Amino acid sequence: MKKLTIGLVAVSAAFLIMLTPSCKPKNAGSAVNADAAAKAYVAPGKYDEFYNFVSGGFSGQMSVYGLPSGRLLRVIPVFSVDPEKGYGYSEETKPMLNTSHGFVPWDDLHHTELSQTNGEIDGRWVFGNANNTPRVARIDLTTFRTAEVIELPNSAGNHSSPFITENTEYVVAGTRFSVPADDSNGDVPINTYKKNFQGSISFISVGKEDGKMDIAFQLRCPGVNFDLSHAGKGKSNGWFFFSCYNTEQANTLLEVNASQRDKDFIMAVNWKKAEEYLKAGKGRKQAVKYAHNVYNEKTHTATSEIKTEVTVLDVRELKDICYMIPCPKSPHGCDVDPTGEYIVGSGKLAALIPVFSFDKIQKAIADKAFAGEYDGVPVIKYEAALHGEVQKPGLGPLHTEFDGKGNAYTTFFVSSEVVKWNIESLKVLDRAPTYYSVGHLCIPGGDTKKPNAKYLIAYNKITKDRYLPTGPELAQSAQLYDISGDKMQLILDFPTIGEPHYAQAVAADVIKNRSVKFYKIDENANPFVSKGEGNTKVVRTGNRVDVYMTCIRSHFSPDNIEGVKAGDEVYFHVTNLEQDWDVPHGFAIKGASNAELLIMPGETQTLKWVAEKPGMFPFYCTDFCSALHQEMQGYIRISPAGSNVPLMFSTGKNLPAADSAAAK
Ligand code: RUQ
Ligand code: CUA
Repeated sequence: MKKLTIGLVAVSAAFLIMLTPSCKPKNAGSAVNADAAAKAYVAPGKYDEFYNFVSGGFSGQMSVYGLPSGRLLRVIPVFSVDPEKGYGYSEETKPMLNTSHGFVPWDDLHHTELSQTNGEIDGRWVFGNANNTPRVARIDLTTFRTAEVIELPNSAGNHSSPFITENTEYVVAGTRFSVPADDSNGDVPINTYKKNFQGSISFISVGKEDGKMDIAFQLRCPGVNFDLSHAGKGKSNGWFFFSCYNTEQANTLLEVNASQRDKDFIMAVNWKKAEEYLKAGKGRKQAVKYAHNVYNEKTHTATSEIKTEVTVLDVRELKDICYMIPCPKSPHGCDVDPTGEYIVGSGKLAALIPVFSFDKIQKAIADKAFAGEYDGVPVIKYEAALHGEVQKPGLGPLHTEFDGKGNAYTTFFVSSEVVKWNIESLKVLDRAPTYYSVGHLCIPGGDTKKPNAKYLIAYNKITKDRYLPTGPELAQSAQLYDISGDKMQLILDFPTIGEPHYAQAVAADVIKNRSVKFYKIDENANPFVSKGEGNTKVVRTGNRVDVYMTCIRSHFSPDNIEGVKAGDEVYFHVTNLEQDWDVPHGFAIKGASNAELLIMPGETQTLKWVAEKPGMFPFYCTDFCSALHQEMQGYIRISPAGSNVPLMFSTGKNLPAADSAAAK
């Protein structure tokens, strides 16, 4: 016992020094000169060259920036409610956040992944992961809205996700936490981890035309922590690579207990082989529960369906699906170069970067160059898979992207820098400081076959002293580097929404001309639509009141409603009749325990409001839509529960008696 305690203390102290970013890079203040600033300058009214899709971390959202300016263009609500847009508050969008646990209003989005065709970004969709309650979302890049969310059974901490194959056949998600399978008894002692806990990797198929997601199959794997992954490409298409940590299978104080082994693993998965086994009927049907939520562009309404079955292939029985490759030490990033030949593992605690060769891995498998098995999975000998090691690259390597010219760029959290090195020669070529403690990085197309290596963006965890103080919490940040020359040059800092993890970027031309400008009112199939002011009405059914309302610059119809009683459940179904770009209207009502609606042209959205007590309740448009926006308002009168005020609604008619007489 005493020995163990000493061991723990010694190890902890060493880690603390390793993991605490201590060294502040020199010249932190003067690193950007005027010439550099000009490179990030985009004149007013001019468009940026790139879209940058940045994960929001614990904000649960994804934000879109223009590069090189760093201008924030949009925050896309994905896994968290967003009162600004009514996402998760309107009746139409609530089902998007349904799960097998019920309505979940928040999550933690770490990775963004743009869809690809032939290994190049095609600009159709961007995917994001929910880390906490495991889900994957697909965002449609014609509308910049979340189109679909699928929950993942047998998972917990969906971190190694979402990563896609080179033709977007699959979006793949590995579980961070191993847990007992969903159909087994989870009520077991935690220290039976080795016996009862399992890893799981989900292969989600993506519809070629419509992008629709479905869990094609899951792989049941050894009980470790899956951290990150990337698909093979080119010659290694058909394979997937996952970094694994906690191969010690510790269930407590992982900081120490999951850092014992000198090497953990990168797990190589032959998914084409898995498909063959699936076809041959080797999968086991497992009873599970998961939500599948789809937003329908015609009805402007999401539906949520609970699914009950998944097909599982066990890699410990089907021996030639998975292979473990030893990788020093608690690998985080797992990145594949544009040719598909090199796989880079970034051991958070390693003093070097190992680079594995796909050809050598194939040869090692053919030659059975194995060093035994790990929990039923063959372990390839380290040397047999290794292309080579980058020596003394920096401290705390995390993630790598590529420039398509034979170079790799790796982030170092502890030494706060990005390091450029040559993949073939493994020589370090350049290093640039970050401010501070960089996590992910992004080169446009930097994980595809065709990087567009003009810029590199570093996403930093700590900004201490970089911006004006804002109390105890400081913004995280991104930093933009020009990498078109031999040396990286820092040209811009900009704060980000939430905590950025992975991000991707693509040339603006790939996306910008396909943007939806408004929804066609004729095609609006929302069951509560009013396709013109003549169709508006208020309908009572018991204590439910449906208000079929329209809005157009600058009034609501109806804008006077009477005869609604305390305790009634009122549904405002607001249709925006505008047929022009960039003319949303908002809808908000006093005292609502809800958010606003923000309704796009041609769309219908519904706000539920319970009339809690008698009185006069104004509502108004929240989006400054015209010179008479401030006139865009109305009243709903609430009478006591037993009252016999008749149900009435009107626009422009309900004038005082004397005035209407005078008008005649
Ligand atoms: S992580 S900062 Cu959640 Cu992708 Cu590496
Ligand atoms: Cu509509 Cu302001």
